[in-house]
Amino acid sequence: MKKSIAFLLSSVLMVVLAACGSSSSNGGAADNNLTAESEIVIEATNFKFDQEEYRVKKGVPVKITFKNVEGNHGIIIPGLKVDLKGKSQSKVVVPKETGEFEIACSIMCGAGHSTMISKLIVEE
Ligand SMILES: [Cu+2]
Repeated sequence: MKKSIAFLLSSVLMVVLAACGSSSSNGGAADNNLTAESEIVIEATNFKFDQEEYRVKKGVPVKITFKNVEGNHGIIIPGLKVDLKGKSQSKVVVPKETGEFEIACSIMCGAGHSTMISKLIVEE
């Protein structure tokens, strides 16, 4: 019984990792040669991000900075091809569509991992 659960979990993890791998290629939504006109900072602790929502403007280059304040975490925002981790890392993106994008922890950090979800809201 225990073995099959472990197998199931590892297959789920493989699928998640595969999805992350394919979303990290640059598909036009992100470009690191851009000059940011605004910035948001997302700070991670055990086990949450410092805000439930982060707001940015559509079409405005925004520098997304991720910081590990406590523990070891990462962020993925699949909708914007953002994948940051480490002590402090940032990326400039230009959100092309309005809407809500999920920010999730990308590192299996412990018991509270699955609750580490915030929203990036792109406004007109
Ligand atoms: Cu995590």
